[in-house]
Amino acid sequence: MANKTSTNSYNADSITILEGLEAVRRRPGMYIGSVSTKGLNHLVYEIVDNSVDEHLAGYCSEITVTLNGDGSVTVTDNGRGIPVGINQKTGLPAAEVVFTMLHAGGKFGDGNYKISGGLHGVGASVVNALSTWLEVSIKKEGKVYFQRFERGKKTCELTEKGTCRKSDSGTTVTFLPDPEIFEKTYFKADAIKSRLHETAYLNPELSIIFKNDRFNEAEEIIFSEPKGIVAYVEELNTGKEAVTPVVYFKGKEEGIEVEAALQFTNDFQENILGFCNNIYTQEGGTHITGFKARFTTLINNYARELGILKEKDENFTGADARNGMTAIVAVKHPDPRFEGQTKTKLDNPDAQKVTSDVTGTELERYYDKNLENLKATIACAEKSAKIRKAEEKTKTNMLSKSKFVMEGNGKLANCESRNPEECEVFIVEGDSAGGSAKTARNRKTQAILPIRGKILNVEKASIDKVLANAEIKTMIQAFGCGFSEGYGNDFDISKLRYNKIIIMTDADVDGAHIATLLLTFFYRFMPELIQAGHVYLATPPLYKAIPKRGEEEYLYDDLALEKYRAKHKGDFVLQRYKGLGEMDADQLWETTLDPENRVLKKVEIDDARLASEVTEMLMGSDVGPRKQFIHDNANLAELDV
Ligand code: TSJ
Repeated sequence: MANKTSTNSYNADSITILEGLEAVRRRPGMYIGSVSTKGLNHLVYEIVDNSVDEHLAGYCSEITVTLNGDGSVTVTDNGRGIPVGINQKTGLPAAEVVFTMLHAGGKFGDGNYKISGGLHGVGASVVNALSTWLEVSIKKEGKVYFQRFERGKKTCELTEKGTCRKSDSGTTVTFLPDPEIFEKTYFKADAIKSRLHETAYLNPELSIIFKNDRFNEAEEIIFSEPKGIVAYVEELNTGKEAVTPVVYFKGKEEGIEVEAALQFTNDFQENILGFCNNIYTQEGGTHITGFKARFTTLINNYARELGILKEKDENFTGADARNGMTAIVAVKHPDPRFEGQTKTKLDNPDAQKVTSDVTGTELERYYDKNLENLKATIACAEKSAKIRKAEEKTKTNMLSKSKFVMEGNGKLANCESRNPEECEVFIVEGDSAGGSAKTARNRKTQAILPIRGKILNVEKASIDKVLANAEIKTMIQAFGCGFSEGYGNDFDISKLRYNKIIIMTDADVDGAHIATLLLTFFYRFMPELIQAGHVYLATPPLYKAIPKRGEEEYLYDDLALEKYRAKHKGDFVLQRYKGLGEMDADQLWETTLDPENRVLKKVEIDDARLASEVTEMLMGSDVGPRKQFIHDNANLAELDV
């Protein structure tokens, strides 16, 4: 009788399980954000996070991530091994439940801070559902257990496969992402390495080994950062001139742990990265607010105490106090809530209070003893306040002037429609290409904005220079939503006049450079445009192949050419396009403008920190690596970092 009941509930449960995983396969974007490379890499993090949780619980010191030659990836840890005992509710081994039930993560909650229950926190079952196959192997109490799944369905029961040393334990998962689901199934090694390195910085007692066993990419790196977030700040500040040493502090209140590291450089920018339970909070949140506000108060109080600010003087603004600061603020919260456009904004009010308290107490303790650092820090604020006051004047002048000048300037060939949903603007390099594009376009919905030469390098320029640049003024004006920068946020995305902003440059090194400059501009002054997915790269063809018989064909990269060659055995004429300007209006429409035929690449900030590094490398004065990068990525494929 007991047996029968359990069989029934098994069947009932296994049906809901399969329905759950079917839902994941039907709408993968709902669970992992996208089915692009970004979503693909997300699968790896989803699995790794489980091992990091095991580390946070105090049982795992080493994780290995291997990109295998067959396109699969293996994650191994030396933790306790996923529990294999029968789960009461389902009658199935706990390990099987982890891979087959949605949101089974956190089921065995033990009061630790969990990543895998956090941000996307969709867990191993989603990875399983989106994999052609997945295999798990668990070493526990002297035994090795094994189970395999295909597209989420088990192909065997969890079985004992052998024995191991009693002292040996851990979990190994290998999976192959399903090409039926993902646009591309080739993992992006650089993004994965960067993310693993970051995890190592945030967990100083954890070693993460990255192995690449793919053809021609052999590599093995150990990420181990015993100095933790102090080393992370140092890395972020590589190549910059430090004005203070790195200050580190941590504290714990109300079950919330706060840890921070900060350093000032002579950079004209603030760069504060927030994390909650190891999750990067791209949109900030309460921990960041608590830290920033408390820091500003503290600096103002000290400045008055030391007589640097006189009675009649205004306080430093927050931006003054933090200009030049690079900081990591990492909190651990037992029950984090995330909100915002990309669910990366920490929302717990208690995180603000505790971060503020810990920051106040610990920084006071530090600065009381380190007057020199304090004075250097206040000097940064003074300098920033001075520049701000000068810029406020310039900015008012510039904006009132620019309105005036722009009306008559009119390089923008606008579209007829005023419905932003259907409108697109092409930013086109060069006047001649701009001319063809104006002829070729669909006037109703497609606007053309030609830009000349190289737009200003905004990574290096100060705001008055940026606003004085004609190209940039025209863009701000055309988009209609203002811009945001350190001082005051005038950006309003609801006013955006075009649903798609399409960068159209030549497929050569200069074109790549201009595209990067434009992306840098958006990234710094209108990051919401990128976050909300409005920015695209057009991909004009590199070649036209004209065969003796049959239809002409446009080829968009060298791989396509190679394939074409293999198919047509040299029996064709090849036309090479050197630039957009070489195409006539019809060709431009057919290949690059026509929504039916064109290829657009959406620009995604997979990893804001990586993007920032890339732009800094590209824009910085160090010309060597820049040339190399542009050369390697002349087809722009890597710009969707
Ligand atoms: F995501 C996953 F399930 F696929 C996965 C989990 C993948 C990998 C590579 C590792 C893991 C994982 C899970 N490593 N370590 C654990 N630990 C547990 O699941 C565990 C072990 C013991 C106990 C206990 O209370 O005894 C509790 C838990 C949650």
